[in-house]
Amino acid sequence: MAKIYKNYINGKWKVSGNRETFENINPANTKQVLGRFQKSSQGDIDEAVKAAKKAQVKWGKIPAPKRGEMLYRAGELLLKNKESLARDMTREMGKVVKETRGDVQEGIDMAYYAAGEGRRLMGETVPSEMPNKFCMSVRMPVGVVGAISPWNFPIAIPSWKLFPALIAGNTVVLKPASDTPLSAINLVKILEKSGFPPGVVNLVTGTGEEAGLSLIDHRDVDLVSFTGSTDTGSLVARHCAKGMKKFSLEMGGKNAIIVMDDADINSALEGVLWGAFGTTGQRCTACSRVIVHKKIIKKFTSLLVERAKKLRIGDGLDEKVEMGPLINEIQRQKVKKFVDIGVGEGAKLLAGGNYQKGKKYSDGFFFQPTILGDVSPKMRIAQDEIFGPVLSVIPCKDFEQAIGIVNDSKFGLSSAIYTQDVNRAFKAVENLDTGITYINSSTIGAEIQLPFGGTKGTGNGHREAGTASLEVFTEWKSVYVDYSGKLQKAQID
Ligand code: UN1
Repeated sequence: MAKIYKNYINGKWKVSGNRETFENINPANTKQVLGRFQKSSQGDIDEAVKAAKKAQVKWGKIPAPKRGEMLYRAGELLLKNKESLARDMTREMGKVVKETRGDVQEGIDMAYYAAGEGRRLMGETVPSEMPNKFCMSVRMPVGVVGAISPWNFPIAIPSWKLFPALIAGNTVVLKPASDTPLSAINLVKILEKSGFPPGVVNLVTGTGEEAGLSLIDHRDVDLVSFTGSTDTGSLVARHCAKGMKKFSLEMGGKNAIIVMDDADINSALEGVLWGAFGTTGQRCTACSRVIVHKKIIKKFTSLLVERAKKLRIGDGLDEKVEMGPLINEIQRQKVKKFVDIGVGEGAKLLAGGNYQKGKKYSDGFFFQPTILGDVSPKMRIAQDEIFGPVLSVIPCKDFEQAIGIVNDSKFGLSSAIYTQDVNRAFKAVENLDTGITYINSSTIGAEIQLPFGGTKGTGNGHREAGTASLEVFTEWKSVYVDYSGKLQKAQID
């Protein structure tokens, strides 16, 4: 019998009101069931939000450095349990164990960072127009945060949402993706041990349609922080707008690497392979377009294809494996469909293009590392987010054209350029319309002390991580202290 996991509400582990559960399987071996999880509905959400609302009153009054101490403990416990957390994560979402260790590390980094923020949470002091008057702005909590997290970074992304929210004095209800509830439970167990009072952190598992929407629509949720697909994000936006809630969205990408003719080819090759096939291409920062200068495109593409074909595919728990499976069958069919669309549009299939064959792979959602050549910038495969190991190779004649191709996208998350020319590198920084730009590195691998997010259709103007995250999780309060002993009228006296 599969183990049954519960929701965490008001400091207690509880089954859902309707007693329904759903199964969580290993995408590398679908015969392996990791457990059954609560299929929560409105009643469970109501209970969790009620607990969060009640707890927020006291939590918001605890000095931020004290809140930080709890987050610091969470960081210590994440570090202590890093290996088992990583292995559970590989089992439930498939990415290789080196990467799941990195995912947990990102949570650790965020815990320490947010803990330190407890002693800053900087506001401003500015001069007043008048004598004997003091002006400052301070950060206040928003209230109850509904956090909806995706399956591709099952600990890192909940950490990006929860830790800044908590340090700022908010309480949280987390609804993790239904493909990765175990990692979210593992994280919340650590928060429970770190000393957060009941109601400060709550977790409800279930589907997006039921648990997710109930959370978004709940009257007492003040802010929704969402990471996921563009379609779902737009639904979240519409629901939040109806309820006049604050919301922050982190959505798709169609990230590109430019390889100029003066690039260090080996380094560019490593960067493109890592960006395109790391996490089986399932990162919102994944490199899905490589724009290569025509002078080197032939050589570069042939090296790329040779290397992609050699990538070791399999169960991510095997340390030698370089690429795990896709998350589920729906995703695998979607990826296959995109490859077919690309070929139909006239792209040339240079590597992969199909489900990974062989008995060893028959119980998992494996897909071959895929490279499409002769791709033109307007093709759907060059425009739509695929979220799989599919790379489009696009030729360019010069730097200006390359920049134009990168920017010809409805998304604007991450971009990169390989060049040895410092002038070109800085021009790229200035002209690439993305929230993140890398020089001589891949499109993936953002560090948590910098803002994370993108322009255009990637988000709604907010950023996660870094101090920028505080703009989402706090409300500004401007404070005027008049010590003149009389009424002073601004703009008039
Ligand atoms: C995501 O793909 O949703 O920069 C997040 C990176 C990681 C985070 C990716 N640190 O690739």
